[in-house]
Amino acid sequence: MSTQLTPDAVTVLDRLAIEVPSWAYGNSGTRFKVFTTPGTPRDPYEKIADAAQVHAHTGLAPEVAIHIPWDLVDDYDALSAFAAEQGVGIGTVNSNTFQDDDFKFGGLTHEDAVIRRKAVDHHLACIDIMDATGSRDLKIWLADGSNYPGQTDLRGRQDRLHESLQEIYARLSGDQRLVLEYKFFEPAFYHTDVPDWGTSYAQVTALGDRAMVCLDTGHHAPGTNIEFIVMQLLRLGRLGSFDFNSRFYADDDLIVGAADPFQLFRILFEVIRGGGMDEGTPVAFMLDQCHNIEDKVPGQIRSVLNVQEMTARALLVDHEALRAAQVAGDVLGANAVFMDAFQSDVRPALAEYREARGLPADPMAAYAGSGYRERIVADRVGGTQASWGA
Ligand code: AOS
Ligand code: ZN
Ligand code: ZN
Repeated sequence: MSTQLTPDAVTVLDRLAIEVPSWAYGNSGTRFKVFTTPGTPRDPYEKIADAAQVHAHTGLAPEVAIHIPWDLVDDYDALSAFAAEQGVGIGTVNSNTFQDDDFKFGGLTHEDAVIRRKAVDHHLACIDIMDATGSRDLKIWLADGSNYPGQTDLRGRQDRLHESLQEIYARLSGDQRLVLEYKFFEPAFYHTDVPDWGTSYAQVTALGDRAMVCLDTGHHAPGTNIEFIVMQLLRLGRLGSFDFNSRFYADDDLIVGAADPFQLFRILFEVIRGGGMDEGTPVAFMLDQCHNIEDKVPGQIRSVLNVQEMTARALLVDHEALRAAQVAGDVLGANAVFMDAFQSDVRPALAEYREARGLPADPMAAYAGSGYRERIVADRVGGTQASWGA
Protein backbone atom coordinates (compact mmCIF):
# COMPACT_ATOMS: atom_id res chain seq x y z
CA MET A 1 0.00 0.00 0.00
CA SER A 2 1.54 3.35 -1.06
CA THR A 3 0.49 6.16 1.21
CA GLN A 4 0.35 9.93 1.27
CA LEU A 5 1.74 11.99 4.13
CA THR A 6 -0.76 14.08 6.06
CA PRO A 7 -0.01 17.80 6.62
CA ASP A 8 0.57 17.06 10.32
CA ALA A 9 3.01 14.32 9.43
CA VAL A 10 4.87 16.70 7.12
CA THR A 11 5.18 19.23 9.94
CA VAL A 12 6.79 16.60 12.16
CA LEU A 13 9.04 15.31 9.39
CA ASP A 14 10.22 18.87 8.74
CA ARG A 15 11.43 18.95 12.35
CA LEU A 16 13.22 15.61 12.24
CA ALA A 17 16.95 15.97 12.83
CA ILE A 18 19.35 13.13 13.52
CA GLU A 19 22.85 13.89 14.76
CA VAL A 20 25.56 11.83 13.14
CA PRO A 21 28.62 10.69 15.13
CA SER A 22 32.07 11.73 13.95
CA TRP A 23 33.40 8.27 14.78
CA ALA A 24 31.15 6.63 12.21
CA TYR A 25 33.34 8.07 9.45
CA GLY A 26 36.63 6.64 10.71
CA ASN A 27 37.80 3.08 10.32
CA SER A 28 36.34 0.76 12.90
CA GLY A 29 36.01 -2.92 13.48
CA THR A 30 36.02 -5.63 16.06
CA ARG A 31 38.77 -6.95 18.28
CA PHE A 32 39.50 -9.40 15.47
CA LYS A 33 40.19 -6.95 12.66
CA VAL A 34 39.80 -3.36 11.64
CA PHE A 35 39.44 -3.13 7.87
CA THR A 36 40.51 0.14 6.33
CA THR A 37 38.24 1.89 3.88
CA PRO A 38 39.76 3.97 1.07
CA GLY A 39 39.09 7.66 1.57
CA THR A 40 38.75 7.43 5.36
CA PRO A 41 39.10 10.82 7.09
CA ARG A 42 42.49 11.66 8.55
CA ASP A 43 41.34 14.26 11.05
CA PRO A 44 38.19 15.74 12.63
CA TYR A 45 37.86 18.25 9.78
CA GLU A 46 37.57 15.49 7.22
CA LYS A 47 35.08 13.60 9.39
CA ILE A 48 32.92 16.73 9.47
CA ALA A 49 33.23 17.14 5.72
CA ASP A 50 31.95 13.59 5.26
CA ALA A 51 29.15 14.09 7.74
CA ALA A 52 28.13 17.21 5.82
CA GLN A 53 27.54 14.99 2.79
CA VAL A 54 24.87 13.13 4.72
CA HIS A 55 23.05 16.36 5.46
CA ALA A 56 23.51 17.73 1.95
CA HIS A 57 21.84 14.66 0.44
CA THR A 58 19.09 14.11 3.01
CA GLY A 59 18.44 17.36 4.87
CA LEU A 60 18.23 15.19 7.98
CA ALA A 61 21.56 15.53 9.75
CA PRO A 62 22.33 19.17 10.56
CA GLU A 63 24.70 18.35 13.45
CA VAL A 64 27.75 16.19 14.02
CA ALA A 65 28.50 14.73 17.44
CA ILE A 66 32.14 14.76 18.45
CA HIS A 67 34.12 12.60 20.82
CA ILE A 68 36.92 13.78 23.07
CA PRO A 69 39.82 12.96 22.72
CA TRP A 70 39.22 11.35 19.32
CA ASP A 71 38.27 14.76 17.93
CA LEU A 72 40.81 16.81 19.82
CA VAL A 73 41.87 19.94 17.91
CA ASP A 74 43.71 23.10 18.95
CA ASP A 75 40.95 25.48 18.04
CA TYR A 76 37.25 24.64 18.42
CA ASP A 77 36.17 28.02 17.08
CA ALA A 78 37.96 27.08 13.87
CA LEU A 79 36.38 23.61 13.83
CA SER A 80 32.92 25.16 14.34
CA ALA A 81 33.56 27.69 11.59
CA PHE A 82 34.63 24.89 9.26
CA ALA A 83 31.50 22.91 10.12
CA ALA A 84 29.34 25.95 9.38
CA GLU A 85 31.05 26.38 6.00
CA GLN A 86 30.16 22.76 5.28
CA GLY A 87 26.53 23.43 6.20
CA VAL A 88 26.44 21.64 9.55
CA GLY A 89 26.99 22.39 13.23
CA ILE A 90 28.81 20.61 16.02
CA GLY A 91 26.40 18.78 18.29
CA THR A 92 26.78 16.55 21.33
CA VAL A 93 30.18 16.29 22.97
CA ASN A 94 30.93 12.71 24.06
CA SER A 95 33.43 12.12 26.86
CA ASN A 96 35.85 9.22 27.11
CA THR A 97 37.12 7.73 30.35
CA PHE A 98 37.71 4.28 28.94
CA GLN A 99 40.99 4.41 27.06
CA ASP A 100 43.44 5.65 29.64
CA ASP A 101 45.32 3.13 31.82
CA ASP A 102 44.42 5.16 34.90
CA PHE A 103 40.78 4.24 34.37
CA LYS A 104 41.32 0.48 34.48
CA PHE A 105 39.17 0.22 37.63
CA GLY A 106 36.84 3.07 36.76
CA GLY A 107 36.82 6.83 36.41
CA LEU A 108 33.97 8.80 37.97
CA THR A 109 33.43 5.93 40.43
CA HIS A 110 37.08 5.15 41.22
CA GLU A 111 38.14 4.48 44.83
CA ASP A 112 41.12 6.80 44.42
CA ALA A 113 40.27 10.50 44.64
CA VAL A 114 43.18 11.37 42.34
CA ILE A 115 41.78 9.23 39.52
CA ARG A 116 38.28 10.54 40.13
CA ARG A 117 39.66 14.06 39.90
CA LYS A 118 41.22 13.21 36.54
CA ALA A 119 37.92 11.78 35.27
CA VAL A 120 35.92 14.80 36.47
CA ASP A 121 38.49 17.18 34.96
CA HIS A 122 38.14 15.44 31.62
CA HIS A 123 34.42 16.21 31.70
CA LEU A 124 35.06 19.82 32.68
CA ALA A 125 37.38 20.09 29.69
CA CYS A 126 34.58 18.67 27.52
CA ILE A 127 32.29 21.43 28.79
CA ASP A 128 34.95 24.02 27.85
CA ILE A 129 34.76 22.59 24.34
CA MET A 130 30.96 22.78 24.42
CA ASP A 131 31.26 26.46 25.32
CA ALA A 132 33.37 27.01 22.21
CA THR A 133 31.26 24.92 19.84
CA GLY A 134 27.90 26.02 21.21
CA SER A 135 26.96 22.39 21.86
CA ARG A 136 24.00 21.76 24.10
CA ASP A 137 24.67 18.21 25.30
CA LEU A 138 27.46 16.51 27.20
CA LYS A 139 26.92 12.80 26.77
CA ILE A 140 28.46 10.54 29.36
CA TRP A 141 28.84 6.85 28.80
CA LEU A 142 30.92 5.08 31.43
CA ALA A 143 32.94 1.92 31.04
CA ASP A 144 33.06 1.70 34.86
CA GLY A 145 32.19 -1.67 36.35
CA SER A 146 33.71 -4.92 37.53
CA ASN A 147 34.27 -8.44 36.29
CA TYR A 148 33.98 -10.56 39.41
CA PRO A 149 31.58 -10.73 42.34
CA GLY A 150 33.21 -9.22 45.39
CA GLN A 151 35.74 -7.32 43.29
CA THR A 152 34.32 -3.97 44.30
CA ASP A 153 31.84 -2.23 46.57
CA LEU A 154 28.77 -1.66 44.39
CA ARG A 155 27.11 0.80 46.77
CA GLY A 156 30.19 2.98 47.31
CA ARG A 157 30.59 3.36 43.58
CA GLN A 158 27.04 4.73 43.20
CA ASP A 159 27.76 7.30 45.90
CA ARG A 160 31.01 8.39 44.28
CA LEU A 161 29.32 8.51 40.88
CA HIS A 162 26.76 10.88 42.29
CA GLU A 163 29.44 13.17 43.73
CA SER A 164 31.40 13.21 40.48
CA LEU A 165 28.31 13.88 38.37
CA GLN A 166 27.29 16.67 40.72
CA GLU A 167 30.53 18.50 40.13
CA ILE A 168 30.24 18.09 36.37
CA TYR A 169 26.61 19.16 36.37
CA ALA A 170 27.42 22.27 38.40
CA ARG A 171 29.77 23.43 35.63
CA LEU A 172 27.03 23.46 32.95
CA SER A 173 25.62 26.82 31.94
CA GLY A 174 22.80 28.26 29.84
CA ASP A 175 20.83 25.57 28.08
CA GLN A 176 23.60 22.97 28.38
CA ARG A 177 22.54 19.50 29.49
CA LEU A 178 24.12 16.33 30.83
CA VAL A 179 22.84 13.09 29.31
CA LEU A 180 23.78 9.84 31.03
CA GLU A 181 23.82 6.69 28.94
CA TYR A 182 23.26 3.23 30.41
CA LYS A 183 24.59 -0.13 29.29
CA PHE A 184 24.34 -3.42 31.13
CA PHE A 185 27.63 -4.99 30.07
CA GLU A 186 30.92 -4.40 28.27
CA PRO A 187 33.72 -3.69 28.80
CA ALA A 188 32.86 -4.75 32.36
CA PHE A 189 30.96 -8.03 32.44
CA TYR A 190 29.85 -8.73 36.01
CA HIS A 191 28.41 -5.32 36.75
CA THR A 192 28.43 -1.86 35.23
CA ASP A 193 27.83 1.26 37.29
CA VAL A 194 25.05 2.55 35.05
CA PRO A 195 23.50 -0.68 33.78
CA ASP A 196 19.90 0.32 33.17
CA TRP A 197 17.47 3.19 32.68
CA GLY A 198 16.45 3.09 36.34
CA THR A 199 20.00 3.75 37.54
CA SER A 200 20.49 6.48 34.98
CA TYR A 201 17.15 7.98 35.97
CA ALA A 202 18.01 7.87 39.68
CA GLN A 203 21.38 9.51 39.06
CA VAL A 204 20.11 12.26 36.76
CA THR A 205 17.07 13.17 38.86
CA ALA A 206 19.45 13.63 41.81
CA LEU A 207 21.27 16.29 39.76
CA GLY A 208 18.58 18.59 38.43
CA ASP A 209 16.32 19.43 35.50
CA ARG A 210 19.04 19.64 32.91
CA ALA A 211 20.23 16.08 33.47
CA MET A 212 18.55 13.47 31.30
CA VAL A 213 18.80 9.83 30.30
CA CYS A 214 20.34 8.69 27.01
CA LEU A 215 18.87 5.50 25.58
CA ASP A 216 21.17 3.56 23.28
CA THR A 217 19.02 1.02 21.46
CA GLY A 218 21.84 -1.56 21.52
CA HIS A 219 22.30 -1.53 25.29
CA HIS A 220 19.57 -3.88 26.46
CA ALA A 221 19.31 -7.57 27.14
CA PRO A 222 17.71 -9.62 24.35
CA GLY A 223 13.93 -9.44 24.48
CA THR A 224 13.79 -6.16 26.40
CA ASN A 225 10.74 -4.09 25.51
CA ILE A 226 12.62 -0.91 24.61
CA GLU A 227 9.53 1.05 23.61
CA PHE A 228 8.19 0.58 27.13
CA ILE A 229 11.31 2.26 28.48
CA VAL A 230 10.85 5.06 25.94
CA MET A 231 7.27 5.53 27.10
CA GLN A 232 8.26 5.56 30.78
CA LEU A 233 11.15 8.01 30.39
CA LEU A 234 8.95 10.36 28.37
CA ARG A 235 6.24 10.07 30.99
CA LEU A 236 8.80 10.97 33.64
CA GLY A 237 10.18 13.83 31.54
CA ARG A 238 13.73 12.46 31.47
CA LEU A 239 14.26 11.10 27.97
CA GLY A 240 17.08 13.32 26.77
CA SER A 241 18.47 11.51 23.79
CA PHE A 242 18.76 8.38 21.71
CA ASP A 243 21.81 6.62 20.44
CA PHE A 244 20.28 4.79 17.51
CA ASN A 245 21.78 1.66 16.03
CA SER A 246 20.64 -1.92 15.56
CA ARG A 247 21.77 -5.19 17.00
CA PHE A 248 21.37 -8.84 16.29
CA TYR A 249 23.26 -9.98 19.38
CA ALA A 250 24.79 -7.33 21.64
CA ASP A 251 25.67 -3.69 21.04
CA ASP A 252 26.49 -4.54 17.42
CA ASP A 253 26.24 -0.85 16.42
CA LEU A 254 24.87 -1.80 13.01
CA ILE A 255 22.73 0.45 10.82
CA VAL A 256 19.59 1.57 12.66
CA GLY A 257 16.47 -0.12 11.32
CA ALA A 258 18.48 -2.87 9.62
CA ALA A 259 18.08 -5.67 12.15
CA ASP A 260 14.54 -4.97 13.32
CA PRO A 261 12.62 -2.22 11.48
CA PHE A 262 9.47 -3.09 13.43
CA GLN A 263 11.20 -2.39 16.72
CA LEU A 264 12.31 1.00 15.38
CA PHE A 265 8.71 1.67 14.34
CA ARG A 266 7.44 0.76 17.82
CA ILE A 267 10.02 3.00 19.47
CA LEU A 268 9.16 5.94 17.22
CA PHE A 269 5.46 5.40 17.79
CA GLU A 270 6.03 5.80 21.55
CA VAL A 271 8.22 8.86 20.96
CA ILE A 272 5.38 10.47 19.02
CA ARG A 273 2.76 9.29 21.54
CA GLY A 274 4.80 10.78 24.39
CA GLY A 275 5.30 14.17 22.72
CA GLY A 276 8.94 13.48 21.91
CA MET A 277 8.55 14.93 18.42
CA ASP A 278 6.53 17.97 19.40
CA GLU A 279 7.84 21.49 18.85
CA GLY A 280 10.61 22.21 21.35
CA THR A 281 11.02 18.55 22.29
CA PRO A 282 13.85 17.75 24.69
CA VAL A 283 14.49 14.46 22.89
CA ALA A 284 17.59 14.49 20.69
CA PHE A 285 18.14 11.83 18.06
CA MET A 286 21.65 10.63 17.42
CA LEU A 287 23.23 7.69 15.65
CA ASP A 288 25.85 5.69 17.50
CA GLN A 289 27.12 3.36 14.84
CA CYS A 290 30.23 1.96 13.26
CA HIS A 291 30.55 0.87 9.66
CA ASN A 292 33.03 -1.96 9.76
CA ILE A 293 32.61 -3.39 6.27
CA GLU A 294 30.36 -1.02 4.35
CA ASP A 295 31.22 2.45 3.04
CA LYS A 296 30.69 4.95 5.80
CA VAL A 297 28.99 7.95 4.19
CA PRO A 298 26.32 5.88 2.39
CA GLY A 299 25.99 3.78 5.57
CA GLN A 300 25.08 6.94 7.43
CA ILE A 301 22.76 8.15 4.66
CA ARG A 302 20.95 4.79 4.77
CA SER A 303 20.66 5.13 8.56
CA VAL A 304 19.07 8.58 8.69
CA LEU A 305 16.72 7.58 5.86
CA ASN A 306 15.67 4.51 7.87
CA VAL A 307 14.79 6.74 10.82
CA GLN A 308 12.88 9.10 8.52
CA GLU A 309 10.98 6.25 6.89
CA MET A 310 9.96 4.64 10.18
CA THR A 311 8.98 8.04 11.58
CA ALA A 312 6.73 8.59 8.56
CA ARG A 313 5.15 5.18 9.06
CA ALA A 314 4.68 5.75 12.79
CA LEU A 315 2.98 9.07 11.98
CA LEU A 316 0.40 7.14 9.96
CA VAL A 317 -1.06 5.38 12.97
CA ASP A 318 -4.71 6.36 13.21
CA HIS A 319 -4.79 7.32 16.89
CA GLU A 320 -8.56 7.73 17.04
CA ALA A 321 -9.22 4.33 15.56
CA LEU A 322 -6.54 2.82 17.76
CA ARG A 323 -8.01 4.31 20.94
CA ALA A 324 -11.53 3.25 19.96
CA ALA A 325 -10.35 -0.32 19.46
CA GLN A 326 -8.38 -0.25 22.72
CA VAL A 327 -11.29 1.07 24.74
CA ALA A 328 -13.63 -1.47 23.16
CA GLY A 329 -11.28 -4.28 24.08
CA ASP A 330 -10.92 -5.08 20.39
CA VAL A 331 -7.56 -6.80 20.56
CA LEU A 332 -7.24 -7.73 16.91
CA GLY A 333 -8.75 -4.46 15.73
CA ALA A 334 -6.24 -2.40 17.70
CA ASN A 335 -3.38 -4.53 16.49
CA ALA A 336 -4.62 -4.17 12.90
CA VAL A 337 -4.64 -0.36 13.14
CA PHE A 338 -1.06 -0.45 14.40
CA MET A 339 0.12 -2.93 11.77
CA ASP A 340 -1.60 -1.07 8.92
CA ALA A 341 0.66 1.90 9.59
CA PHE A 342 3.77 -0.23 9.91
CA GLN A 343 3.03 -2.04 6.67
CA SER A 344 2.43 1.11 4.64
CA ASP A 345 4.91 1.98 1.92
CA VAL A 346 5.88 5.60 2.44
CA ARG A 347 8.87 5.55 0.11
CA PRO A 348 7.18 7.21 -2.91
CA ALA A 349 5.66 9.89 -0.68
CA LEU A 350 9.03 10.57 0.94
CA ALA A 351 10.70 10.83 -2.46
CA GLU A 352 8.17 13.51 -3.41
CA TYR A 353 8.61 15.18 -0.03
CA ARG A 354 12.36 15.44 -0.61
CA GLU A 355 12.02 16.77 -4.12
CA ALA A 356 9.64 19.45 -2.90
CA ARG A 357 12.48 20.61 -0.59
CA GLY A 358 15.15 20.67 -3.29
CA LEU A 359 16.67 17.40 -2.07
CA PRO A 360 17.36 14.34 -4.20
CA ALA A 361 14.41 11.94 -4.34
CA ASP A 362 16.89 9.10 -3.90
CA PRO A 363 19.73 10.29 -1.65
CA MET A 364 21.66 7.00 -1.90
CA ALA A 365 21.77 7.22 -5.69
CA ALA A 366 22.53 10.94 -5.59
CA TYR A 367 25.53 10.38 -3.31
CA ALA A 368 26.77 7.47 -5.43
CA GLY A 369 26.59 9.69 -8.53
CA SER A 370 28.09 12.77 -6.88
CA GLY A 371 31.75 11.83 -7.36
CA TYR A 372 32.48 12.60 -3.68
CA ARG A 373 33.65 9.09 -2.89
CA GLU A 374 36.06 9.04 -5.83
CA ARG A 375 37.42 12.42 -4.74
CA ILE A 376 38.14 11.42 -1.16
CA VAL A 377 39.65 8.10 -2.23
CA ALA A 378 42.06 10.01 -4.49
CA ASP A 379 42.81 12.79 -2.00
CA ARG A 380 43.13 11.03 1.34
CA VAL A 381 45.76 8.55 2.23
CA GLY A 382 46.13 7.00 5.71
CA GLY A 383 42.86 7.37 7.63
CA THR A 384 42.61 7.23 11.42
CA GLN A 385 40.88 4.51 13.36
CA ALA A 386 37.59 5.82 14.66
CA SER A 387 36.95 3.82 17.78
CA TRP A 388 37.49 0.66 19.69
CA GLY A 389 34.73 -0.96 17.67
CA ALA A 390 32.07 -0.87 20.39
C1 AOS B 1 29.30 2.47 24.22
O1 AOS B 1 28.95 1.29 24.12
C2 AOS B 1 28.36 3.56 24.02
O2 AOS B 1 27.41 3.19 23.08
C3 AOS B 1 28.84 4.98 23.73
O3 AOS B 1 27.73 5.77 23.52
C4 AOS B 1 29.61 5.24 22.50
O4 AOS B 1 29.62 4.24 21.58
C5 AOS B 1 30.95 5.80 22.76
O5 AOS B 1 31.01 6.55 23.93
C6 AOS B 1 31.39 6.70 21.63
O6 AOS B 1 31.27 7.99 22.01
ZN1 ZN C 1 25.95 4.75 22.70
ZN1 ZN D 1 27.23 1.11 22.75
